[in-house]
Amino acid sequence: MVEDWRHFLLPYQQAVDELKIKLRGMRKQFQDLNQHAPIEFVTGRVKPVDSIKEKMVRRHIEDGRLEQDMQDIAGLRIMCQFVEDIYQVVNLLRQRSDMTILEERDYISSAKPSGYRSYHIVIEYPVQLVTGEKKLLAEIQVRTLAMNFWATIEHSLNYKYQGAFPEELSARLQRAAEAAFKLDNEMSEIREEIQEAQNLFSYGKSNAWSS
Ligand code: 0O2
Repeated sequence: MVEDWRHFLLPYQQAVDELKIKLRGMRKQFQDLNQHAPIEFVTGRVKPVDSIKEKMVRRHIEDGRLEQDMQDIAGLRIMCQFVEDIYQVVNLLRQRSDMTILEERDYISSAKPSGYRSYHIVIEYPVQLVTGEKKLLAEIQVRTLAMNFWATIEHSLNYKYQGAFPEELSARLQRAAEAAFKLDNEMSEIREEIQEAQNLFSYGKSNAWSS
């Protein structure tokens, strides 16, 4: 059993903090070049201890295998305006030398049975500790704003129903997922028009709400 969770999770917190800065930096660099930024905003978290314990039971992960078998203790989320941005971000991540991609799961072209859509990337990321370098796993989820809206709502309902949704609710969530997907497709259709408008806007006024 992990005896000191605070000690165990400290390097993961460092990885999340570093990766948030790096990914937000990508957005800033696009803005600096006056180009459409494929990243709208970035969030990150270290998985809470209760969720780690619950997932260890559910996935039959032994104590000694936690670091190798639980890929999302460090989690980053990148939100994008358009589906096309997701694939641009994925390509940019593939080219980086400060992380190694171990696995990619495309839940966009094939959604999960729940209706969930996102692109998941599992990376190996080295953190520099006073005791030396430690390579950790982290999961980066890349999704549109619409996918994020659906996943956030579904996640909170999941918490209430523990995955056992009433049939009616489950059907509504499926329909909402399809509606979100249609919205993404509609936005992709008028992407060039939107981006032109956004370029005009950002020349005129700096966007005070950007992160
Ligand atoms: P959190 O941190 O609260 O979001 P599993 O965890 O067993 O479902 P696996 O194979 O370990 O799946 O990893 P996978 O498939 O990459 O998914 C893990 C994470 O993806 C989840 O983390 C969610 O963040 C997200 N996710 C996957 N499926 C769904 C879904 O149907 N609905 C929503 N809202 N999110 C999903 P956790 O563990 O839920 O924790």
